[in-house]
Amino acid sequence: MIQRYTSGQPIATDAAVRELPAETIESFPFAHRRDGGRFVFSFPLEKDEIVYGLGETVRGINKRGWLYRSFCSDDPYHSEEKHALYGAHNFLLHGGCGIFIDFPAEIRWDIGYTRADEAVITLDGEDFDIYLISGATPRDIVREFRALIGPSYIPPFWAFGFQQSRWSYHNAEAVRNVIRGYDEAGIPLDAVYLDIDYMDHFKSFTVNEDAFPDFAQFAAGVRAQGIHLVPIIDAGVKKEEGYRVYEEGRDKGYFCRNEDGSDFEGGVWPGAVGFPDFLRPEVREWFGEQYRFLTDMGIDGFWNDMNEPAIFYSAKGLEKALEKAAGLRGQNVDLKQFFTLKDAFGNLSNSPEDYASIYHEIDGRPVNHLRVHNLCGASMTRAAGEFFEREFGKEKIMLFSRASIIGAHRYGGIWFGDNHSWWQHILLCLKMLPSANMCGFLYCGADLGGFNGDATPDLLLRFLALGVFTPLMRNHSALGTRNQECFRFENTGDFRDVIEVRYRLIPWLYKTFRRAAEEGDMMFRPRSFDYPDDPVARECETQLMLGEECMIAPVYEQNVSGRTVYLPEEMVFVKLSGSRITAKEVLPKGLHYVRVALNEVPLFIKKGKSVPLCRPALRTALLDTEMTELIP
Ligand code: MIG
Repeated sequence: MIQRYTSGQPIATDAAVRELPAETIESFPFAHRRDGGRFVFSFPLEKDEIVYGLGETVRGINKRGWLYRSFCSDDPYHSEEKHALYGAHNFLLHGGCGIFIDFPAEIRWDIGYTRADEAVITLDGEDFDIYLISGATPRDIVREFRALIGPSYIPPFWAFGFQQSRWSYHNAEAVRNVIRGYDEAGIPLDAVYLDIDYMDHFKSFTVNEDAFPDFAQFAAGVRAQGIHLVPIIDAGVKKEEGYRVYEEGRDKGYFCRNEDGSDFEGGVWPGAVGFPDFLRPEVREWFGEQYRFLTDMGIDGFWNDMNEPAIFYSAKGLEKALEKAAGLRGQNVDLKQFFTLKDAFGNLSNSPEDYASIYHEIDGRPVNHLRVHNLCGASMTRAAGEFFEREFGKEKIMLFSRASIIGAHRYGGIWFGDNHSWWQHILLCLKMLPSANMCGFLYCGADLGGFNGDATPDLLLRFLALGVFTPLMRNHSALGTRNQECFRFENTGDFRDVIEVRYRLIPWLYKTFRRAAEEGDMMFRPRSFDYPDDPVARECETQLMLGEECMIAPVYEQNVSGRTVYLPEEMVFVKLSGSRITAKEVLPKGLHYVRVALNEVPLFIKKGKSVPLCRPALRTALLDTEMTELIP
């Protein structure tokens, strides 16, 4: 059962695909009040109740005891004290009730942070829809909610293969070396990424001809090797005379504006940029068409970046800071002045002041950015997704985005952004999976091995052993960090063993994924969904249920040869390594310490269930998906 409550005149987000009759907000059953243009509501939290939801964000599967913020943010430090990441996934589930807030501005979620027994939710505005969803079980509530928001994006089959990325493979030779490195090590691979340096001066929909001479032929050659090239697309369009995309955008008036109607000028990788106003259907159509430049050359995978939007500086902000600096020239700069100057530059990026100064256009009228912030990246992805579907049909192009809001799950997947090569980020990825799934985001995954910082081979192997199960299985790392392609390390055989397991599981993973997409279900579930009455199984932040058959429990610490798991019932503990099954053991309900070598992938199969395996292959296209063996 779903009940919708409407307040004011909500801005259309297109998150819901069904139009439900609405009650007025006065009859909203939770305690609520208006507070200076904001709407605040609260509800009590029972002592042992678990609160799920909020999709891609920091902290645990159980969201209790922290303050979260729905405000799509480019934040490359995913540490515990943060409140927001790139997504705004406004769905919460607790005590038999799902709450979906359809609202594109900022929301603060105090989930037992100020008072342990209370959740207080503050919407930065008074025009919104709230849906309350009831059902017999949490899983039923999720399914009901997902029917409301429509079907999840399904990528092409090859997108389930292993993918290698780095910021950046600077030229054609670097890409060829990656493919050669994998092939020579006999490690399966389906895709190689092009980060911002493939572009001509970071101009979206251009190619640097010096680094990639005859790009079309190069792309065709890579495809002939069975590898998909996946270029990045940035949201900001470089301000440059003679650059067609910029000139068209400017002449048609498609960029976001300042209050006075002139184009807002931000600074990102290419320097000064215009931000296409993706909220306008005609701008989406125009921007979507730009991808044709690359699809015409056979490109069939994309990742959309910097679309929160990330703003390093604005022309206005930079000007002010430069003035401040100029004013201090030749003076004896005291401590206070020095730090004010430092902050003037340090606070330029993603500044609230800049966001507040941007205007979009909805139905011909200017709308302040803060009212629609969380729709921006999602609308960029929608632009691309709608173009791909129009042009090629469903399931033909791989697409995922950094920023997102519920609704964007119909157009593409997401990746979890700039994590670190930290052991704790294996678990952060694990915790985000069921939360993202609830909100409709099924095609997702983290930068395996970690983006920022230097990865060690053991970290990467343990990360990959979780990534074996995530629909997006991509190794990615930042500029200036240690090379972390699997073939770079001395123990390439270990990497082959782990990634081959992925390929053996792909037919089953794909089926599990499809079923979740088609039935509005989750692929990964918190363990409490399956064992609500087992007090130990209920609270768990390190193991997940996967499909109908399994439980997964990756090793997530350095220099340990295994981990403790709790089995809520008898299960078969299986270890997979390359084409081998290195262990198969029935374990009774209870606590166990299981040993897992670096080249093994642990899996726990429920009693009476089995998981099919095929033979590994170097590419998904070479998989004999019929050739199956059943485990246990
Ligand atoms: O400011 O394109 O999250 O995956 O490698 C950084 C460079 C911009 C952020 C993305 C990351 C990508 C990087 N980008």
